[in-house]
Amino acid sequence: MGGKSSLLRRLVHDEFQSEYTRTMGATMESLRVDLESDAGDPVEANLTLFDVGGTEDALGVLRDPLFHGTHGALVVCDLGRPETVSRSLEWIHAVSRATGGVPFHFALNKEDLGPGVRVGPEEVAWIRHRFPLARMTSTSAKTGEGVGDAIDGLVLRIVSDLLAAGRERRARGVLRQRILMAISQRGDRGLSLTELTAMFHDVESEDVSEETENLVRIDLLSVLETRAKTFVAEGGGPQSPRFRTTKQGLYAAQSAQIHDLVVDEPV
Ligand SMILES: Nc1nc2c(ncn2[C@@H]2O[C@H](COP(=O)(O)OP(=O)(O)O)[C@@H](O)[C@H]2O)c(=O)[nH]1
Ligand SMILES: [Mg+2]
Repeated sequence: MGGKSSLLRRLVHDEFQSEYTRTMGATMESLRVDLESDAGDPVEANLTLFDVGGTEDALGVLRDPLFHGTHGALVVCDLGRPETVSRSLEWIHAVSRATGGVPFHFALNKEDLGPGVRVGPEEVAWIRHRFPLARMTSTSAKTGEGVGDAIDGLVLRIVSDLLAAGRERRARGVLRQRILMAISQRGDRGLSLTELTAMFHDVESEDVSEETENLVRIDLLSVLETRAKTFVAEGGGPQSPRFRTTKQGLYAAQSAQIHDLVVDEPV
C-alpha cells in the first residue's frame, strides 16, 4: 500500500494508475539504468527488480529464496502512513539476514500528497538513528518526482560496494600468492608465522595469519610439527607455528611464478 508496485510501474513503464491492485506473491521486472559514478565513470546496470506483496504470508514463504542474491533494496514507506516506516524494519532485517547485508535506500513515497503527508521529522530521525548510512529520497509514483534519483542512488551504492568487494578479492589473491611463494622458497625448513608477518610489513599481520590459515585449510600449506617444549624459539618467546608448502602448494606457487614471469617480461 505504500506504493511499491506503483514505483516499479513508474520506473519501468513511466505510468501511474490510481486504482489499487493488490500484489499477489511477487512480480519481477527488468530495467536498464545508465548513469555516471561519483568519479565520473559511465555505469550501465541491468537490474532485475522484485516487487513483493507485503503480506505476512509473502514475508514468511517467499522471503528467503527471493532475497538470496539480492544486491540492494529500495525500502518504500508511505508518507501518509507513519506506521509503514517502523514496519519496514522487519523487511530490512529479512533482506540483511538472507544476504549478509546489502545497501538499501529509503523511498518516502506519495510526496505529492502535500498537506496529507503525516510522516515528519520524528520518523526521519527514527530512520537516521537506526540506519545512519542509509540515504532517503522523497518520491512520488504519481508525478514521477524523485523516482529516478532514488533508484540511481541505490544503484550507485550497489556498484561501489561491488567494486570494493572486487578490489578486496584481488588484494587477497595477491597476498595468497606472496605467502605461498615466500614459504615455498624455504623448502623443508618452512617459515614461522612470526617470520612471515615480519616479511610482509606492508600488510596487517592479522590478514597474513588469516590468509595463512586459509591456505592450510585448502591444503596448500601444512603445519610443521612443533619441536619439544624445552626448545626455545630464537627470539626467546613461545614458538610461533611453522608452515611449509604441500605438494599442491608448491605447484600453485611455481605456476604463479611462471605466470608472473610471462606477465612481467619486457617487450
Ligand atoms: N497520491 C499518490 N498515490 C500513490 C502513489 N504511489 C502509489 N499510490 C497509490 O497508493 C495505492 C497503493 O499503491 P501500490 O503501488 O499498489 O502499493 P503497494 O501495495 O506497496 O504495491 C494505489 O492506489 C496507488 O495508486 C504516489 O506517489 N502518490
Ligand atoms: Mg504491490
